[in-house]
Amino acid sequence: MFFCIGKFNFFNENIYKLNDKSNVNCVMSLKSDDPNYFAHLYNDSDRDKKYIKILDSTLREGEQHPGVSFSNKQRIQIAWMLDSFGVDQIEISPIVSLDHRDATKIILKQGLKADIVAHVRAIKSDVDVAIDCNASWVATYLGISDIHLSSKLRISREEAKIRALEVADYIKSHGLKSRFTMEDASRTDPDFLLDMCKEISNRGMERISIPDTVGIMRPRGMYNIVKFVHDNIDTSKTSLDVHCHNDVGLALSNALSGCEGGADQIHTTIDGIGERTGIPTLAETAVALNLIYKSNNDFRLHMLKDLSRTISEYTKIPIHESKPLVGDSSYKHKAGTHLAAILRNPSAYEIIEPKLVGNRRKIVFGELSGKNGSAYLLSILGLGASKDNAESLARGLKELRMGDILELYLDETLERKILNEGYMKTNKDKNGKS
Ligand code: HCA
Ligand code: CU
Repeated sequence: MFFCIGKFNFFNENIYKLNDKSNVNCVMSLKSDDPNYFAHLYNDSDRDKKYIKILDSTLREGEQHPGVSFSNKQRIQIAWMLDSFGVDQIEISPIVSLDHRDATKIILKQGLKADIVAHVRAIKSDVDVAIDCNASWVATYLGISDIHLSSKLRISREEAKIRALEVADYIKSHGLKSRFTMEDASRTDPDFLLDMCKEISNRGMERISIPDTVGIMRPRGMYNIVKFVHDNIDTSKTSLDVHCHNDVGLALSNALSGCEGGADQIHTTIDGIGERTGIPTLAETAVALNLIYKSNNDFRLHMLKDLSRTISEYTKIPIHESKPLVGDSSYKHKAGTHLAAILRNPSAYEIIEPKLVGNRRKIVFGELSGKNGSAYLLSILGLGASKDNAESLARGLKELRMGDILELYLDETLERKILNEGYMKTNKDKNGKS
């Protein structure tokens, strides 16, 4: 479809007003009315679409972040919020303390939609704690790389296998649904990894987690390891989770790549908190799945900013300004050329509207504003936005040499005005002209 936007009259009475149709200037052509259309083509978004779930581990991995410890009241509230957001599973560790055990029991009684997964070591007495909590899902983990076996557990591969299988049988004899985590899988001998996965799958465990415990993988590596396991076990019986650490900043890319290799669930935490540098953030994962991978989840994305704010308040870890989607600057626009485009149509520099993730759009005025930004500033102040005024304000802002001087939310009315007037409705003209 061919799509034109009328020439804007920036320097007369109203900078948002479209000129009449006779002065139409074709500034862009789009294949559809989705500005992300070609990106989705490059991304192959419509091919191999698959439903990818989220397990959120804020209450388990998140509490392993240095300095973080929630109260039981907070744990229960977080579980409710995560459930209402729409994650598929919520993980909590009942073995950390008696408080954690109580929190697990109480959360299990809430009747949430999400599965509550009790995360414990691969030890029968730990599984007993999960059973005591009345858990229906239990996840057990065991380090199986040589370095974990020799330096942490001080057992042989054979002993590890015996321990894992005994625990698996124990869990199954209690009729629990279960996941087995092959801790440090990414540094484990592939033959041993596969042997363990096959045995665990044969024991009827519903899920196996393939973690990159130390964040050493690249996306292709994560794809390879997951595909290797996926192609060699019966995934109609046992599905795969990916749990990727962010030591080099590749956690989410690796996790998504693991899903292309056959996993169907990603582990996240709110704001990505966890051991060291943590794991993928819930916000980035949910939006990537929804917007970029076209996974058909029923997430309440508008809760994301609030979830992040709540966790930041409880952990006292400030949300970094440039944190994707939930950070304060995620929707700030500054350079004059950007402002000019944003004021016509925010999609020029935004792939998802701020309010869809509970965030807000801000514009920044200062020496980079240029004449478009200046014209806008003059117009909202009710001053004449003539070309001359705008140019002299732009010059003045530069001469001040104070960098940014003002930040402004585009409040609802202003946003609506911009969106209504700046966005041409392509469906008005089915022949493709406007
Ligand atoms: C841990 C290790 C773990 C487990 C992941 C999982 C990891 O218990 O702290 O259970 O899927 O990174 O390997 O977080
Ligand atoms: Cu971890």
